Amino acid sequence: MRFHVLTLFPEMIEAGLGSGIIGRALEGGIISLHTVNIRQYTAERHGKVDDYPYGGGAGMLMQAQPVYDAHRAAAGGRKVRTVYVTPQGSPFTQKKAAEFAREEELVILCGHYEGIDERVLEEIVTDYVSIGDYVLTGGELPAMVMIDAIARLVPGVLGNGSSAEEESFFNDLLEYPQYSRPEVWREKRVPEVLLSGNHSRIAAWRLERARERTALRRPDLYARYEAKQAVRERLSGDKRNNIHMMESLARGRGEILYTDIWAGGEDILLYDEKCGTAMMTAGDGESGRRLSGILPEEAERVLITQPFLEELLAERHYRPAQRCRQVLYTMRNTLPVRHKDIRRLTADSLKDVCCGGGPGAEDYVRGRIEAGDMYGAFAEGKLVGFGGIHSDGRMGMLYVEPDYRRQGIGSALESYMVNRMLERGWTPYGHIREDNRAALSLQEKLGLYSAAKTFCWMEKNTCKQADDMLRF
Ligand code: 9D3
Repeated sequence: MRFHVLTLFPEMIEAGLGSGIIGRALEGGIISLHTVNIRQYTAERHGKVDDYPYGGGAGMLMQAQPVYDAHRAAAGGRKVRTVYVTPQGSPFTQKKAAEFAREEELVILCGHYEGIDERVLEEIVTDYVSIGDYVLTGGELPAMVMIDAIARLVPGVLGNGSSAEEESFFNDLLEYPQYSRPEVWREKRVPEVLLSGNHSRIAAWRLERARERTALRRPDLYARYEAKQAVRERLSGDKRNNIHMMESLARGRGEILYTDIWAGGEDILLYDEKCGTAMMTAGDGESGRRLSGILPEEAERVLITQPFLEELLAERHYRPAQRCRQVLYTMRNTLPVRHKDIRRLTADSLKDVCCGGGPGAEDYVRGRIEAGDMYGAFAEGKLVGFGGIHSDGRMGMLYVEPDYRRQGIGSALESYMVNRMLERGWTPYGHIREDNRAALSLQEKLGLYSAAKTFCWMEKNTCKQADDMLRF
């Protein structure tokens, strides 16, 4: 990844990022840093880059022309994402860091004086970002803070496999306290439990300490954690009907946008922004309406099990697209795979999987193949069946060529997927269309349990779900 920084103090940026982990990544060429001194692009004499604001007021403004020319020098003619670091920006978060880390190139513009002429900002800036509610003297430290947070997410920067963020139970909490040698320091002992070698007691102690300090230092985070716990507990009382929400939470994907479970209610609105899927349960029509009202604009589909929610969602332009049975595999042991040649699909198979599907289906399947989540069964040197794990974590897309049916290939493919999910520590589950009798009886044969409720996928009128266009 390449960072460009437009600033009046390039030496500050270079000094700040030159050592430590980021410095090493720069030396190793895993990331690169290009600073542009805005002052070098002034058209006026004496390096002047500022002037008085029209309409009066305190201080000086950076003029448009030098900023524009400095940006041209960094971005050339390319359309590069350009962040202006400013107290008037939206908060920089880990989520934003991860989003920026996916860019190949990023320009960061540091302001000085009282600000920058609005006209050049309109021309070049794509994102306005602040690092918090306090007043600094310039944008250089915020730029360095951002680069540090973004760069450590770039593969290879942290080195030897210490991949940046693994999901865990502790995700919504602050970290627990840690201790190293000596066992006694200034008469303070390391907590006894940590010397016990009892791993489950240690884990329980750490969780308790993490909760304690989160409640004390970050009541905002703690409230979210408690809501999630209450929802988890409620859902686990009926796994067959709720595994979709449980797995979404367990995999750290779904966020709870609203719940009143902690107060004895029934409302849950869960949203997985990575795949634009919401999941909704409402106590009654009135809360259903409230939940529909806070559904994010970007939610492409909503998964429901309560028929009365269909009408409410129709008012928000969602229509029923598929009615399914939810099936789940509750055992821990892997299933026998009775077909010799099942393997992960590569891009070569894209056309074979997608023929008949629309362009949306092709993009979706390409993404699943790239994620390593599509599997194919081969016979006589060709692809005769496939299945995959959806972006939301369900198994599905199961298909066997007509000439190869009734030979156990579908069964082998699904067993194979169940095993892959178990390896990841996931509970295998999937959705089978209610009218697909063959697939439903296969589930029973493999030992998957079916939920009693009908699962209805509601889709925004404007988009077509890839699933729908696939030969299922
Ligand atoms: C009189 C209005 N001031 C805004 C509160 C002007 C002003 C103050 C400080 C303009 C720029 C700055 C310098 N700060 C940044 O450029 C900056 C910043 C910050 O001060 N706090 C948090 N995040 C950021 S990102 C850029």
